[in-house]
Amino acid sequence: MYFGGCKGLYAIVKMEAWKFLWLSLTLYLVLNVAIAAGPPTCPADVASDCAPDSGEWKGEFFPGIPKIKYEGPKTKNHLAFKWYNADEEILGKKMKDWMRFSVAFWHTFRGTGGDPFGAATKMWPWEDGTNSVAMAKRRMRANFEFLDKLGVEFWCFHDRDIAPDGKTIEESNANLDEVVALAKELQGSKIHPLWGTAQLFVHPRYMHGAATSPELSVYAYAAAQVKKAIEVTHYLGGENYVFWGGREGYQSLLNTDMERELNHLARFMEGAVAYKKKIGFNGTFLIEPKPQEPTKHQYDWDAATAANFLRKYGLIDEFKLNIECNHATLSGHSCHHELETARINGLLGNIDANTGDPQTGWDTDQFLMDIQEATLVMLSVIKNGGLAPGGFNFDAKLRRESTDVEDLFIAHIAGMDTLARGLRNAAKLLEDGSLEELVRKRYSSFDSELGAQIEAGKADFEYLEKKVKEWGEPKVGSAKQELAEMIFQSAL
Ligand code: XUL
Ligand code: CO
Repeated sequence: MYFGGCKGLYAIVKMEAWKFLWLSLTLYLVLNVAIAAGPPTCPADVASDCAPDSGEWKGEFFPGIPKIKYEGPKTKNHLAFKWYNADEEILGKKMKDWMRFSVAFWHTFRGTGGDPFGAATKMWPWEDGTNSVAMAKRRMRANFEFLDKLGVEFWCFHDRDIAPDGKTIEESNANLDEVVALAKELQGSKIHPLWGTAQLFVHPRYMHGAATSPELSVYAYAAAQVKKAIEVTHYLGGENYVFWGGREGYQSLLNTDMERELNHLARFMEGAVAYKKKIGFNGTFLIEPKPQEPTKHQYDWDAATAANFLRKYGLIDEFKLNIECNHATLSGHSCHHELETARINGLLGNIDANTGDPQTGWDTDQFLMDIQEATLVMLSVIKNGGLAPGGFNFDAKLRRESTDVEDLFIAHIAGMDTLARGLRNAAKLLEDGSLEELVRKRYSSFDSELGAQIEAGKADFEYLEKKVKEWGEPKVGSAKQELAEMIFQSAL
């Protein structure tokens, strides 16, 4: 609660005695009522004199926004789902179990709209402009009201987006513990993290890398931070834990011992695996590939590079991949390519659902709204048998110019609807079977006795040469690409 400060005190001193007594009595009564009513709460309007150190919030964070419901494709209500119908079954599984949507705390609750050229544009009513623990707790309350209204049961976080950095690691850990305790209480039994992670890229100590820093003390600091982040993810019931190596890479090979850095990265991952087992955390470890930004070259360039790293260091059974669509396109691949590369290597664990801008060459983290792209994504997901214990994390942010609170809902609803529509289309394609048949036919020459021998590694080159002499010049058929595209388009 906030009282007038110096001016108020001066007025009291100037008062006559009886007035002072009367005022004291009134104040005493008011204070008693306030204390009996519980901790001070912060009224839901920016102009109020709300004490900045209060983590509380009176009333709703999102007044006027109802619980978002499915109303079907014909609805004109932009605060309703048109395609995502959580309990509807598609190919024998509820939509919500195919999708396992998650809200990314860092974009939705820490995104300010600031960019390298301009200031923050988003002034959410509950923000008081500080990075205090109290503010972190108020934000956490906003997060859970958002999840509840959106009907999403998962959330993702970095340690430092949910609680402020302290002056020492002990202070940082204490801040985190305080906010995590509240998150645990607010989660209830239905909601929990899809994944947690450690932010090893903002603080200047990580400027040369974290696990790949040439400074031993930074490697150790990163280990301590990841240890704590795994612990809190475990405590909150997180189903996965992500490693995105934003600074694990180089700006110049001239001053970099790449082999040594990669060896260190592998040791770091081994250490994380050992600790996970020690504390009984059964969540999946996920590596999230990205080719560059902020480094010029990031070691986990793409799915194939990450798979090679895991195989080389004997870590392939301990990790899966978190494929982010915008990272895929930055590495020169389609999202579909990255998903398929992960899938056929048994590594598809989670998707950071977003998209880039076709005319922009960096990580714009936009909500995926392209139905064609969503259908390709869902084809991979269905072929993978789903993503559980992974899911779809909306690693996506509002455009800088989208500044209404309701835009947070609209963006997530549209993102969820787009992927739900992709799921419906992909199911239609697979049920129809023509595309699969086209692909099967294309390889049908291998469905022969000799084909089986080749595929089993039992046909040597001398035998194949004998066959070539017997058959003469091969007859090569059409790839039928346009037909494949026609079939695909007809399902959209
Ligand atoms: C950055 C990015 C991260 C990871 C988690 O491009 O995608 O937010 O998803 O650290
Ligand atoms: Co991501």
